[in-house]
Amino acid sequence: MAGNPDFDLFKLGDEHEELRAAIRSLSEKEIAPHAKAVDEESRFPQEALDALTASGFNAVHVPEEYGGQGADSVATCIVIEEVARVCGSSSLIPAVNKLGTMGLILNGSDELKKQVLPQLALGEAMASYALSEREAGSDAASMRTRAKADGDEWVLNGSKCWITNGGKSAWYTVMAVTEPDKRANGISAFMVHKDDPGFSVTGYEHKLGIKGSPTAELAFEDCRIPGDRVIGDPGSGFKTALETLDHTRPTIGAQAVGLAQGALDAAIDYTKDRKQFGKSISEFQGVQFMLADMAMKLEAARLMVYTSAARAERGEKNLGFISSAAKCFASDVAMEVTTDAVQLFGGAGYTTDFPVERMMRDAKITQIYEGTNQVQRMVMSRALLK
Ligand code: COS
Repeated sequence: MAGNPDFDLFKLGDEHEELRAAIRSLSEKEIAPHAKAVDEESRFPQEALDALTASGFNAVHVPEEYGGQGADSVATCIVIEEVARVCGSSSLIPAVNKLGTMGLILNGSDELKKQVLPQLALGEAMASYALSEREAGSDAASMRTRAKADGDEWVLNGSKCWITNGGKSAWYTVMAVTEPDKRANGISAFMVHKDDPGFSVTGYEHKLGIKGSPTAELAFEDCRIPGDRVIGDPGSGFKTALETLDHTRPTIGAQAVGLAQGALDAAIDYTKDRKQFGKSISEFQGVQFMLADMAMKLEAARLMVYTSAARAERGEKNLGFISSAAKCFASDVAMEVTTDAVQLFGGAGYTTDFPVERMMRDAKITQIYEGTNQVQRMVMSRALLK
């Protein structure tokens, strides 16, 4: 029935569609032309950062009261998705800026937000999230990095690894143990700045994909930060870290959807052009069925990502199941769709002359970071069985 608002439930509003058109146009013009070189040279996509910042797309999630765009969670996913459609590495700029500040936004003091968030909104700084350690990956609560109160300050010692955009970010949300005997409830979250004494970047990973986004190891050697840089109450840091992931796993789903869409678009164009046995290969039913399956799975993944983002935006509780499900499903779909795209290109797909092999390599990390898809299944099943 026309005009019944219920029928708009599964439709994005005009504002979201306009946003998509704007970020798609920017991505195609300013980001796509550099994506191949960024990957081949394993260099940071500075052109993407400049273009995103000039248009206010670098950290769209920052609330208006801190000088940001105040984009809702679905809008933020659309921005990440559209950038990922042309360059996975560049999509980590808006994604990791959200990851690196979500704990602060959820549980930090107004004063601390005022110190950090306007810098992101203005494009003066980026932020990263530092939870993992060499020996504490999936079992994040077994971290060893320590923080001790010393007068009005906190002193951090230890190291963090797998830090996306590490070395490029000025701010880091760092989880550290403040009361070792309390395990998860003895962990606190802090905002650490790259210029804080005792902070350093000690190395970078050499990776299969997302080669334009540095993945760094960080060291804290008697790293001193002011007392007011703790996020929320001491001891609440692990909950802040997991709550953050409830809000950001949908953004990894969005990145996965974007990568899959980029690969599907490329595969459609290629299979229409490519001729074998005297006709376009898109006329073969075997190819048509592959394209149909790719698009069908992608459609389901996108809907799940937007649903999870919308539920986070509405402030619903118990987001664990849906945010893990969206991230897990979308990233598995992205791996399948990008691999099928390489297959549809045949030998050409295996070369760097076409973007699909890069998209396949970039898709792989979406099944691993922000929690492996095995951890997502743990989170989902715990929610079902509790
Ligand atoms: N939001 C807030 N609090 C949460 C929560 C959530 N989504 N999920 C769990 N908690 C709380 C629990 O209630 C518990 O608190 P209480 O002891 O007061 O009840 C505390 O946090 C610890 O939870 P739990 O016992 O479930 O922790 P585990 O050590 O079993 O770890 C997993 C849970 C495995 C889910 C967690 O370690 C995880 O997500 N690991 C993957 C980490 C990850 O994603 N790494 C990638 C980093 S970003 S690249």
